Amino acid sequence: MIPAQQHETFRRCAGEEFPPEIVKAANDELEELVRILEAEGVTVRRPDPIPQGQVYSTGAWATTGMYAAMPRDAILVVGDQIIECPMAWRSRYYENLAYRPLIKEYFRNGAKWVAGPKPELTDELYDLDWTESAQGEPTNLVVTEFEPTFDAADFLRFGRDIIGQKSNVTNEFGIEWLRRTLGDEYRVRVLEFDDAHPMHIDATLAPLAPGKLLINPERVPEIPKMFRNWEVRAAPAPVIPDSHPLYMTSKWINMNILMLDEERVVVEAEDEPMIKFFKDWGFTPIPCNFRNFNSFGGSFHCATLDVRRSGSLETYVD
Ligand code: DAV
Repeated sequence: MIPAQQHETFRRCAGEEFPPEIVKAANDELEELVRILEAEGVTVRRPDPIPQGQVYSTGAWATTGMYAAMPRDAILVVGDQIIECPMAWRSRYYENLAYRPLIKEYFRNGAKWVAGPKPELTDELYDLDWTESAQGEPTNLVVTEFEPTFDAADFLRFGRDIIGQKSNVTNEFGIEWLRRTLGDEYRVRVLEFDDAHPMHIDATLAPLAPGKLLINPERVPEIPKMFRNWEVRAAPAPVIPDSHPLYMTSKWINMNILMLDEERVVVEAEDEPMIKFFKDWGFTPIPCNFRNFNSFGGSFHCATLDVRRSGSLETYVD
C-alpha cells in the first residue's frame, strides 16, 4: 500500500495533523468534483463535519479521529439497505456520525438502516507481532478473528454478487456477518489477490459496465473464473511522481475511478494514460483534478458513495 519511499514520512507524521496546504488543495479539488458531478446531473449530498481532534475513549483505549473524507469506507449501500460498517481502526470509530444526518433522512424516506456490531477494538483484535509474510506464503493480516470488522471498501457490488476480500481491516467474521445480514438475495463471494498489504479492493478491481472489468495488473495475475464472459483490461501504470505525498495508499489509486453510468467515468486530470485508455475503450472520460486529495488515501471511488442508481437487481457474473 504505502510506497516504500513514503514509509519514513508515515512513521514520523502518524497521529500528527495533515499539512494544511495539502488539506486546502484537496478541499478545492473536492469542490471541483462536486461541480463536475452536478453538471453531469448527479445529486450531491455532503456529510456534516465532526470534530476529529478531540480525544475519545472506550475505557480500553483512547485516540483522536482521522477524518471523514471517504464515505466509501464507512458505509455500505446494497439495494435499499444502508449498512454502517464495524471498522477496525480506532481512529475511525466515530466516522459514521458524519453521515448520520443523511442516513436518518434516507431512513425517513424508506431506506433500511443497519449497523454492524459495535466493535471493542481491544488489543485482541490486532496481531501485535505482525510481520511481513515471506514470498509465496499466504499474506499475514493484522486483524484477528476476535470480532467482526470490515470496511465497505473491501466489497464491490456486481448486482446480486457482492465481491469482497479479506484485508488488514476486514476479517472472515466480518464477511460472515455481512453475508447473513444481506441474506439469500445476495451472494457474498471472497477473492484473493497478489497484494502483500490488502486494504480495500477498489484499487484492485473496478467494474466499469456490465461485462467490462478493469484490473490491477500487479495484483490480479489470473482472471477469476466468475469473469470468464467479461472483457477484462489491465489498468495503465500510474504516473504519480515519487515526490508526491501519498500518506495511505499505493500509486494504484489511479484506478480508483468513479463510473457515473455505463459510459461516463471520472478520471484524474493529470492521468493522461488513463484518459487515453478509457477513450480507446469507448468510454467518456471526465477529467477532474484530484492529486492532492489522493494524498489522503483515496480517489473518486473512495470520496463518493452512490446511494441511488436506477436499474434493477441483476446477475452479471458466473
Ligand atoms: O493501494 O490498494 C486503495 C485504498 C482505496 N480506499 C491501495 C489502497
